[in-house]
Amino acid sequence: MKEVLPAETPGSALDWKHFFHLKTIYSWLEYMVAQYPKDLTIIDMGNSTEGVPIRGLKLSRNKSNKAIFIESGIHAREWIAPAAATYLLNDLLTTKEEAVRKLANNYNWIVFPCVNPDGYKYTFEHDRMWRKNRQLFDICRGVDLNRNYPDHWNTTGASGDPCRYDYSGPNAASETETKRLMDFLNMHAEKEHIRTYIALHSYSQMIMFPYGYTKEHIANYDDLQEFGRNAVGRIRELTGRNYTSGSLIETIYPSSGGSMDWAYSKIKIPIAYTFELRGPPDSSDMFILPANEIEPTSQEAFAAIRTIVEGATKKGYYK
Ligand code: 0X9
Ligand code: ZN
Repeated sequence: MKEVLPAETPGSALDWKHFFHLKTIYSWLEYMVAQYPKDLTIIDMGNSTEGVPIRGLKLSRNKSNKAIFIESGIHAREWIAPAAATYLLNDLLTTKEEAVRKLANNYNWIVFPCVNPDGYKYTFEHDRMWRKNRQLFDICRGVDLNRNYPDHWNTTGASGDPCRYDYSGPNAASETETKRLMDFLNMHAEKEHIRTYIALHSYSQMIMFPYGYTKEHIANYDDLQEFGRNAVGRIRELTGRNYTSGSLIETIYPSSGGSMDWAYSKIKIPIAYTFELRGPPDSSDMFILPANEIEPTSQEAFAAIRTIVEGATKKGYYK
């Protein structure tokens, strides 16, 4: 079976059985708005470094609902992330399951499937393993956008060398893509009642909350720990996959300048997670997940998000 369908594939053909070019994903956003004009609007953060729009969808059936923000594809080669983000939107809109229908009715969902469009395009056209954006620095290219946010920027687990995969950039928030996302949240987080921030990555099967740069516990550590553990339990029940959870620094490795840390500490979004979704069962390139794993991986990601949102609801986070 084919893993990737051609760039000309229309959005109406998006099927979660293949990986898709950015063009198809963006065409799917428009296709969905045409199907559900009352529920959906396209939102544009503005353009990337290379002038490509950073585009997403808002699902809103009630203006006063609290909102969940999904950031996907900040790392170009982690193709499962944009795929899972579109899966989740599709499920929210087309489900027959009562509990999912409630999630779509009672919360607003702001989903950006690809916040690093230049990098994503580059992984289809030139180098499958590209991670960063495409900004040029002398002889090397790219800032790791998940090291570029202005919260304890470049203090740990980040590099000052533009030739490295985890280059934090010449300064905090130096990158266009970083500024676009920051501007969006600075302008809309309050107005849109954004109370949850989920960043999707691959490949370590983890559900992590702040911080990445320090072992110091956040104020609601115990709550986020509990929701994370419940999400892990839910995934184990659903697909048998083993995920781990905990604060980011305790679970994966120290890293600073990540978007989740910034969204939590500066925008004060109280429920903030970074998910590491599946990698392949056995491969040397752990970012290359077979396309037939898109569906189960997306299902477990969505189940984890549901578990977190339901837990946070019970604890009064969306009041
Ligand atoms: O290194 C990363 O950015 C993430 N792992 S990945 O393999 N997907 O690249 C870990 C998340 C780091 N996040 C924060 N510091 N918030
Ligand atoms: Zn990543």
